[in-house]
Amino acid sequence: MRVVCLAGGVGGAKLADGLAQVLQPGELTVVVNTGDDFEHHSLAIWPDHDTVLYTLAGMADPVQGWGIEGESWHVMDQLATLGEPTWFRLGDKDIATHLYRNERLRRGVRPTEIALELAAALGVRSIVLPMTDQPVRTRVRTDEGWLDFQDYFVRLRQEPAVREVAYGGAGLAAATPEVEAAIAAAEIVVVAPSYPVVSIGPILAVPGILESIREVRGRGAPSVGVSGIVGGKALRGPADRMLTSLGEESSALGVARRYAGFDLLDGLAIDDQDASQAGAIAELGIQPLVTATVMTNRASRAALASAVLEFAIGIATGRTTEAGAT
Ligand code: FO1
Repeated sequence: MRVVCLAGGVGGAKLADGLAQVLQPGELTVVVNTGDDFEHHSLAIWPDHDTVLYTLAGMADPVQGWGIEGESWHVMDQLATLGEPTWFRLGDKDIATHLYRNERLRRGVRPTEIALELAAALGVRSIVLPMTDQPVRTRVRTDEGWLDFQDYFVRLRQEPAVREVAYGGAGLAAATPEVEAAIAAAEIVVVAPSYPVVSIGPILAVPGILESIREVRGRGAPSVGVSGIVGGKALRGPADRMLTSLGEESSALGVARRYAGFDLLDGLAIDDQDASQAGAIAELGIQPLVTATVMTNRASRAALASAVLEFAIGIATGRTTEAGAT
């Protein structure tokens, strides 16, 4: 079964790991947000890509979700001694990934090819693709003005209220042939429980991606999402506050409304706690699945992935029946 999963960082990586556990090697393609990428200490940093990569390689730090488990921090300590900024922390092993990537970029290799090389080197059996090979930079407008995403997210610890979000460069970017081919071949599209605005938003802003999803849905492949808002709160990070400060509702229904605006989904998995919102979600034309969505360990990632895939297959089958009846 060919599955494409749109994902941001930690939440997306967890569901991707669940999907990889229940699918055969090579069946899963994860299209990752690159709007969080930036340059720091002259290194090209790809946070969401690396979080998905390390999670699928079984080497992610289990506590913070990003970076590599059992890291040492000698380079950061030495940079601090030199008076360099260390608010964005790269572990020593993680720096090796960055040195490899920088050298390949310097040689003119496409980001997509570098991503495929890294996944192969780390023994990842799913395909992890950057959403585009062109630079896209998410920026947020706060009461103090526009900020680069990592400045807001890591340096300022997501404290300022976000009034507006921009995906710089997205209009000039294009979906890669690899992303377009993966979506065209998908039997199911899954939208991970990542930030709707700053993780999935940039992916949808890349010309070609939403169009490819619409095309494959038109051929009967369902697109199903998972709400990362449970009981009105984000499971981690500021997604709830961000939705509210942007004038949207911080709830599973708010997530459904946002995606309905893009006509992105056939179905949305919401948590048992949010069962009362299922009716309103159905009224948006999005089928709700009420299930346990909180992923606390690898087994619960696999259980959610199975539930989401079965849900999608049910939607596809229902469609076939309806089409057959008319
Ligand atoms: N997040 C932090 O909160 N603090 C960090 O110092 C930090 C370093 C870091 C290094 C490499 C990497 O791949 C990710 C890193 N992240 C860090 C996570 C990341 O910046 C955010 O979680 C995402 O951008 C949001 O999806």
